[in-house]
Formats: sequence, C-alpha cells, structure tokens
Amino acid sequence: MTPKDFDITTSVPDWCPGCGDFGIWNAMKMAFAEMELKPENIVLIAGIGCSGKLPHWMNTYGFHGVHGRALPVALGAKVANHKLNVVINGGDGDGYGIGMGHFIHAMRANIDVTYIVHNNQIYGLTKGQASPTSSFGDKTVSTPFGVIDTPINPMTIALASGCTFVSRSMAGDLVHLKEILMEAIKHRGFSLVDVLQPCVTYNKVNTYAWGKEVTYKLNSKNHDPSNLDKAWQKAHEWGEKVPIGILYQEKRSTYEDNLPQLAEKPLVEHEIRNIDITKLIERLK
Ligand SMILES: Cc1ncc(C[n+]2csc(CCOP(=O)(O)OP(=O)(O)O)c2C)c(N)n1
Ligand code: SF4
Repeated sequence: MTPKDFDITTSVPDWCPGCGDFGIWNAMKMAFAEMELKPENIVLIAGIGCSGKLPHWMNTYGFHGVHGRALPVALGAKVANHKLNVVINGGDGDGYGIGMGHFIHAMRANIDVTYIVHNNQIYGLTKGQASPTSSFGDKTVSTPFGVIDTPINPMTIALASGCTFVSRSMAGDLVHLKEILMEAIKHRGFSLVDVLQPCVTYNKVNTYAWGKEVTYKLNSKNHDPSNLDKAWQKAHEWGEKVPIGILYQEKRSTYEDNLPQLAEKPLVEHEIRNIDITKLIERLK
C-alpha cells in the first residue's frame, strides 16, 4: 500500500491553501499505508466543520454526519461490525462543544475507535467564532472584546473520563502525527488524538510557528505513559510548554469485549431470525 492508494480521483480538497487539515489528511494516508490497512476495511466518520470534509477525499468508506454527532454514528458502525477500523475526524467545536456529552460517554465505554480532533481553537467553517479551546482573551468575530470563558482542556477531560489512549500531535509535523496515528489505531480501546491544527484564515495566533515554538516531544526518557499521575501533570502543561506524544495509555477491556453478543462475533455476522411480533403489536393497539 502507498498513501496514494487512499486518494480519490474525482476531486481534490477545497481547504484554504496552507490549512492544517492537509497535514492531517496526508498523515492519515501515510499511517493507513504503512499499516497496510485495506480501504474496504476502514470507515471514516466525520462531524460538520472544515475538518469534517476529510472523508470526502479518502478512498475508504465514509460518513459526513451532523454537527457534534460524529461519535454516536461511529459507535453504531463499530457495534454493527467491530472488525472494521473506525476513525473519526472532527473539529474542536464539534467534539469539545456541542458533542462534549458523546465524547465523555464514548471514552468511558472504551469502544475501540480512534478519534482525531482537528484542534484549531476556532470555528473554521462558520468563519471564525470562538471555540471551546480558544484561549482566554482571544479576539474573534463572536468575542470582539476577547474570550471571557476558561478554555476546555481536552487532555484532562479525557483522563478524567477513563480514556485509555490520550495523545496530542500537530499537523505541521507529519512524521510525528503519522506515528501517533498508527499507535492510536493499533490501541485496543478508545484513542484520542488531539491535533494542533493551524487555521491559517481565522486563527492568527495558533500558527505553525507557534506550535513549533511551544511544543516538545514526549519520549521514554522524559515520560512514562502508564503512569496516570505523571500523565495528569503533563495534561496540565499548556502555554509556554506543550507536550506532544502519548500522555497516557492503559489496557482495559473494550465495549466489544464486555458485551457477550459482540465478544462472540460481529453483529453483522449473526443470523437474522424471523421473530413473530404480531402478539406485541396486538398488545400495543
Ligand atoms: C446543530 C448545528 N449547530 C451549528 C451548526 C453550525 N456549524 C457548522 S460547523 C460549526 C463549527 C465548526 O467548528 P469546528 O467544529 O471547530 O470545526 P472546523 O470547521 O474548525 O474544522 C458550526 C457551529 C450546525 N451545522 N449544526
Ligand atoms: S477556514 Fe481555517 S480550518 Fe477551514 S479550511 Fe480554511 S484554514 Fe482550514
């Protein structure tokens, strides 16, 4: 497999030139190719946003859903056939705002999907309103005098919600992002990849240069991802020093393991029996 095997031939992405979504798109194709995943075994589910368009340009199965509702659709796909690789793309507005409830419950269920959040700290598609991860004081079209809310910290929320793979990368470092995506897809359980993704049109603060300046890489010498206390400390680092890499990883039984009907075999492989529901209909009349 090569990354090109995951390209479609009918159209090309219409993101703004230089958008960090291109980096995520390319790193995903590189990861899929290196893992030798077959396009027919991948389902990409997306929310609404610039980020949500990603499945349009991938030669895999895909579903472009409703704003904030990518996770329920993805969980449905995974429960129907857990042999598939289910990967979700969405923005910080989509996942950490309107979709926050789904985010927390999917993590505690530990269903085996990979969630990639294109965290550009702004609403891109709707032209630059503040998002849940916009920094305090950020001036945007919806906050002309500056954001007055404290930003969401997706890393601490993930840790507190029982997420078994908590990671961060950045769209400007394709090799790092590809490596993290591969680890996230290999992980059995819910994996979160929060990606610092420059929106070159509406966010002039969190740029590629900013990401390069503030981030440092976690490795076996400076971090132990099996240590929850250490992960908690790393998760709080934001501002002048932002860690990228795997903050936390834990082995825990998945939703699919814990549901006997799924542990036996995928739902789609179960026999469909004819069940007589006439008595039930009579009762409801
Ligand atoms: C239920 C609902 N509410 C609001 C919208 C309008 N809307 C579309 S995308 C979006 C936010 C986009 O920001 P984000 O999720 O961060 O993604 P990005 O475009 O930055 O990738 C909003 C508010 C919508 N489509 N549906
Ligand atoms: S508006 Fe921002 S996030 Fe959307 S395509 Fe343009 S640069 Fe990318």
